[in-house]
Amino acid sequence: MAKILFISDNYLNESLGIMCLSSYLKINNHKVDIALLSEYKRVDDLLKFIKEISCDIIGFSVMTPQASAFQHISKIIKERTHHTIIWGGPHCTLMPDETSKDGYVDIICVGEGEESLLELMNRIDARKAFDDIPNLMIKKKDRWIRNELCNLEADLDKYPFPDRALYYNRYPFLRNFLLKKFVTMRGCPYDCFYCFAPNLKEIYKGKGALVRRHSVEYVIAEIESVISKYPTKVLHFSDDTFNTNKDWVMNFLASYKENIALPFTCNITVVGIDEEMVKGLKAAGCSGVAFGLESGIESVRFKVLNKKFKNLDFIKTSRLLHRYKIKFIISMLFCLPNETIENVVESICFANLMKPWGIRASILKIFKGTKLAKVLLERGLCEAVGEFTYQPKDLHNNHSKIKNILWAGNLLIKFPMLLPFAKKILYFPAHCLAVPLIMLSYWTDVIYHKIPLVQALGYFWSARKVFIKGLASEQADIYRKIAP
Ligand code: B12
Ligand code: SF4
Repeated sequence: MAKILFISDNYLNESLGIMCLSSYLKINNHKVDIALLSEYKRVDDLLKFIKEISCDIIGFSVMTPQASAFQHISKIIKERTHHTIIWGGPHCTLMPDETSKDGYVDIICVGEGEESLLELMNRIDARKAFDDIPNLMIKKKDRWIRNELCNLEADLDKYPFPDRALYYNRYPFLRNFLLKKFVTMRGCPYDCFYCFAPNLKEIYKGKGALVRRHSVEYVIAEIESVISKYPTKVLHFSDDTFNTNKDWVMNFLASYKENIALPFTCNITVVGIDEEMVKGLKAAGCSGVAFGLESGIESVRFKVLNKKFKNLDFIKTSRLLHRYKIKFIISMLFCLPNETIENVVESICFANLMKPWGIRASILKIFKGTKLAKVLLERGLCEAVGEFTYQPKDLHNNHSKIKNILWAGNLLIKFPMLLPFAKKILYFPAHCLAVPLIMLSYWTDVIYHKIPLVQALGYFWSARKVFIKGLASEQADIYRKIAP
């Protein structure tokens, strides 16, 4: 039996990746523990905990915005404890070479991790060499050994339910939070250039079908098991495109209605959805859906972002959602290449035509390795910000104004009578209004997810700095505080 300690930091979001790995390791007789960095404001406390629980290996699940902070903490752990450190997750899959340049990571997992991490733990337990395990990159003195990727597991039901007890036994706030999240599928059939889904297709070419889903029975049994053990009033399906595969969705909705019947939200695409499905969603208890519009200008969506959904698809789907009284939230990206203030206003006006419940406005961050990064770099249209990210060049010198959309976006959507003044609003240096208006956006999300008021307030309070400064910057602050 070997033991791994995962160090994680998703605040109020338990990591499904870690929970999936944990349950698979546990049914194969290994031990797993977790430490949330937000709990350890002093580095000595974290190091003391690491010593106390005595593990064989320390694992991090990394998204790109977390990478620099995790480098910092990995360095401290490596220098002070000499533990073997393994990184996995989307960042490592997207940028294995960049990850390997970091001097404090010993093993990198590229792609899905269940089988390779299990094999690694078995070998550690048996004190055998582990240089040849598929999906793993292993650091040697002067080089990295890079092993082949193994085929994708076609039968996701082979894996046990994610190990929620890992988080919930230690963190009552997560256990008691009435919204619980589920993932029913892996992979996405689309190819948006700013996303890491197309990269997955490339690296897994010839290794089996990328888009896979659990059986309806598996998902229903998982939900039943969660709601029988933990307080749950609302569900969210974190799948990228919940409406993929109509037959599966219709069967699932029928079974969900019969066996679960709790309100839920999910992420959809505006194609592959029709009236029958929207009706089924409503009947099963779907209270809200979210989908990505990204840009309200069709040509930008098609040519720059490679998101090939027509304006008409958005209009048709939004009408259906209104007909069946399902709230919807639209994700939008701003500061796109060559974007002007006029483009932003046009984009928002198109979003407003759909009369959404709210929008989630983000500033485009282009991760290294994505197709968008490659295309824009070739055309000299983006520049590096930090080690892993690019941003489009500010050709019209207007990004500072466009960024005001972060607080103004929901104001314009909730009060469309302000749209004729949208440009003036974006020019307005209303920083004093920014915090309450960003709160309006979060509040829009709270109501969308049907989170009970008391918990929503508790959530706001415990993560107030995250809400105001953003998750990544709050994480960076915490790690700065735990500098050696
Ligand atoms: C749910 C979700 C979230 C949740 C929870 C995240 C979590 N870690 O669970 C929340 C809301 C917190 C979130 C936030 C963000 N997210 Co997010 N999120 C997702 C989503 C939709 C599903 C993740 C998931 O649960 N997958 C299912 C599990 C089973 O897969 P997995 O996590 O990849 O884990 C497997 C492998 O990666 C590997 N593995 C993972 N960790 C480890 C660790 C070790 C040691 C090993 C060996 C293996 C290993 O094994 C696992 C099992 O096979 C993905 C999209 C997707 N389809 O993956 C985006 C995604 C992960 N998010 C992404 C992004 C960009 C963000 C944000 C930056 C968005 C934003 N603008 O704020 C923030 C980052 C917040 C931060 N902490 O800084 C990107 C990451 C891209 C990148 N380059 O890193 C993704 C891939 C979306 C995309 N399509 O591009 N997100
Ligand atoms: S639909 Fe969503 S998950 Fe799929 S490629 Fe586009 S952005 Fe990525």
